[in-house]
Amino acid sequence: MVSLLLYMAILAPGISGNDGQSTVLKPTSPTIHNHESVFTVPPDADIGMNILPNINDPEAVDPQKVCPGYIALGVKSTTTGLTANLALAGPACNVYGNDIDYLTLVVGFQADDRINIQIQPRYLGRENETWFVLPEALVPRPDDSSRVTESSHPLEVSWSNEPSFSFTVTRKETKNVLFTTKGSVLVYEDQFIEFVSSLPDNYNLYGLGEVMHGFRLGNNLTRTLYAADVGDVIDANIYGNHPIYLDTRYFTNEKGGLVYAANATDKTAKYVSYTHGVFLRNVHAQEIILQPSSITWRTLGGSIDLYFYNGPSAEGITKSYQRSAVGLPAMQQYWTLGFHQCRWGYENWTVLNDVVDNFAKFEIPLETIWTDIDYMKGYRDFENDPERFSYEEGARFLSKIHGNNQHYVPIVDSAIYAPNPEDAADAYPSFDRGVEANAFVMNPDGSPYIGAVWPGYTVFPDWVGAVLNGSGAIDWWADEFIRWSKKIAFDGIWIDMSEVASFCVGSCGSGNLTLNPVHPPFQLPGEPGNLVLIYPENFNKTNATEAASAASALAAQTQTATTGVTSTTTAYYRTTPTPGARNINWPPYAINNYHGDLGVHALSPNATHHGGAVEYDFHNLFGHQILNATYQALLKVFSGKRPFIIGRSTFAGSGKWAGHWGGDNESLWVFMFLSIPQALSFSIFGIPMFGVDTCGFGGNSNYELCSRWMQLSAFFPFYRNHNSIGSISQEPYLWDSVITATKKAMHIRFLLLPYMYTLFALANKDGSTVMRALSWEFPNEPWLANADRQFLLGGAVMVTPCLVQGASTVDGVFPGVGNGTVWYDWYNSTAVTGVQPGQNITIDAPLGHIPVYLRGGNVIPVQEPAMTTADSRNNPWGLLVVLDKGGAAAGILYLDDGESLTPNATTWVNFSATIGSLTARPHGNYMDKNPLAYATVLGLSHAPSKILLNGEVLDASLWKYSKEKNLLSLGGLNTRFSKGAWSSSWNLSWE
Ligand code: MIG
Repeated sequence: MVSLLLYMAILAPGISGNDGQSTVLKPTSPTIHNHESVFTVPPDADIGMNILPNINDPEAVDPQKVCPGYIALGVKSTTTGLTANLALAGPACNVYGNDIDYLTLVVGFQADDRINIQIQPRYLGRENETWFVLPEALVPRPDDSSRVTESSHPLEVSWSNEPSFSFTVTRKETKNVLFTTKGSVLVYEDQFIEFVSSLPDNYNLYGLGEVMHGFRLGNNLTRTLYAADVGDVIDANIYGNHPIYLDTRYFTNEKGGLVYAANATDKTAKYVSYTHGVFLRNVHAQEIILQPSSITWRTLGGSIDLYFYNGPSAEGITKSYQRSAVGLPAMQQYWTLGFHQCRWGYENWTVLNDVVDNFAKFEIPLETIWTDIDYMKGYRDFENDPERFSYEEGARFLSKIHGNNQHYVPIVDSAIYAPNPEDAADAYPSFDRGVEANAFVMNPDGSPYIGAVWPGYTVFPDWVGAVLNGSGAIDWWADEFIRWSKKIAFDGIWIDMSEVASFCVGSCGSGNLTLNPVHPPFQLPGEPGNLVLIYPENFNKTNATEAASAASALAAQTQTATTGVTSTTTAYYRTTPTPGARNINWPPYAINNYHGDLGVHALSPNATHHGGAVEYDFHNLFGHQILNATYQALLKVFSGKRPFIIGRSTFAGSGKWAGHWGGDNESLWVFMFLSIPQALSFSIFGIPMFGVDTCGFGGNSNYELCSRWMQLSAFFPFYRNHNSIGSISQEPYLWDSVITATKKAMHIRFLLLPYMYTLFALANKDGSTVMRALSWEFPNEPWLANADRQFLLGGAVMVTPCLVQGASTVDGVFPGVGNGTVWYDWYNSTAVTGVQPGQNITIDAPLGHIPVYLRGGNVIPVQEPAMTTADSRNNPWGLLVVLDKGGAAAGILYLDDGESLTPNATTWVNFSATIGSLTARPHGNYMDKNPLAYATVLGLSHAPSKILLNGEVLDASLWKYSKEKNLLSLGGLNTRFSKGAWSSSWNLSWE
């Protein structure tokens, strides 16, 4: 292989433009439209109270020290659970709210792998207590109609009143305590609930997102769940909220029993692992405090509605969680697995057209082109800018790309412009129709709540009111999509700002609409004077010349920067509980919200929904419910087709409607790494359609980072390059090395599309995952508990990307080798040998090469690549038959029309290889006419003397065997399969 240095020398002959390689096209310099000479919302409009998060507050009271806990009374055991009343065990502590005197406990053995522990106030029903019960219409409860007996259940629940009420969940088989509140008190108040469980040393917890963090959460971290419009800040609360974790525990077999292995590092010992899952069905702002030997869960409302999933495999839990609680992930249209190009700053149809043409010119597959808020007229949803993005020109452009089997996805923002009532030219019919339909969130007094987002002062659709009260937001939203779809032929929708973001505290636009349109209270990226000059880490090593020019530009900018920082003594705003009332805007317990005050940069907690619900109780559901509404809307626009939606803010269950992208990362190496744990977490959350802004959103990318990243993301389900306004361009055709790297990785992705699509079909059918952690597939190797720089796509493909600037090798493990797993290098089809369990092997990874391995035991259907997925779907098939140590392999393929919500024809093909033979058995009525062109058998250790297809000897010219590689290659099979590779069962055998 060419060494990295040589490679760079070949490809980087001179320095020009924005990178160290021959720049083939000039980057477009984005212009900012709108918002010139308009009133600017005062900067202090987005400043709230100065809040000190409780976890950082030295004066904070520890509820465990002051609260009395509860005593269980009247405990009634049934065969399928138990019920009890809980009474406050002493004087109320009223620590961060008003204590509830009487609670009800219900334990239900709901299914053979799931139990439910529910604690809520005993005397509900008073109007001001509805917030305790999360409506099933918004977040359904798992079905508990088929209860199982406690005695036959793998988990056991016990309780104690010593010294106050506690409960314990134990796994019967290992006698291992999974969760126990023993030794802590239960705190249950109107604005604060706390329960604590001890955890074993060095626990392995995963999930509890959305958070930018390594995959394993570690034991010193506070997770705050409160949807926030913020970039991908490491460890902060960001867009989505998923109160579920997996807990994996490793055991050794000693003294005739299973012994918990806290430091499971001995690679010669034999381990087994047991994983369980814990889901808290609660949408309130909440905090989960992970400490070395405990987990503390705090919520600002709702109830304790806990689900324990037995597992004991991770896959078992994610399947059961999706099936029972949150719903199976939406089946995606086939084309959505193609490559997507996006950026903030594509400023008109001509620019978009150039981008599309450039992909064709450089022969890089492009499936979908996206537009960001640039296309909008004054940043209004459902209206195109008449000059830059006219409907007429759009129709021409879209009919051209649709004719090429390409697609178009525009962004739709969450807030709706409220037009200036005194300016007839500012009329905005979408707003008027929404008002008519009672579609918008209100102030407590019933007047419209008016915040501020891109277009100026805005209102916000009231999804909660629509679901709970039947007000009009969902129907109005669908109607707007239907109207707009008649003007612009979009193929899917990108939902942004759905936390929901507002650029000011409270209803700042009330009484101010005559100022509209107004500019946000901060400078937009890309606006003059707001240069973005961040380059990837060690950029100067990748490209010395550009680094020098960037540094001097930065110096020039720094000189003009003002230093207006004054220091003041900090006074924090704290509240204490008010008897009989909740403090909605400033709850006594201050979560560690990134923006501080709950009302900063978001809809205010006291914003009011039709029917009276307050935003405080439903904040984390805006992003979830806008996906529901958009799903309903797209079902109407594209009747019978699967909606394609990518959303920013998500909640448990959003996967049944939409996919998710990772939000605003930076063009930094660390964010490329973090994309892997983020994706694996979204596998747990049941949102497999996941990907990040490839090459980085904020800051400037460069050829080295972008080359690595275009290759890595090629193995993520959602594959999109997206960039911020103000950053240099980063389409993959801009650097020679990135062109080569991209084509190489896309070639593999396209070959694997049928495999990926099948993974989606399986996910949609039974909740299995698409991207997988090594530890899930190899549960007996404790040293994989933290592995998040490698991953698997399905069970058969392992990716070991190079994530380090300047490196030309990558260290990776080959899991399973201790138990006979064989891995084959994708590129040379030979087995990896001489590797010890858990051993880190240094793998060649020069720029442009991403190590990919196939796991023995799998039959992987492949299809010849093309420039679009539609064209690839018309190409011949191939089969990779990757034998395990014993000469066997199995696989599955799903086929349908690629777009119908309920396809009228589907086919599943089962493949199985045993020693000397391979069988394909299709069943179903979907007809695919493409022939099988070739089959490759990896790991065949002896030369066949003859090969038979359905018992008939194949001409020797159609196959060859390599002894050196243990590789059998059959080619030129097309005529044998002229009716289609999967039109009937067939058998290939070798002797
Ligand atoms: O706050 O629409 O995460 O992908 O390019 C900026 C402009 C608003 C945030 C999204 C980003 C998008 C950008 N949006």
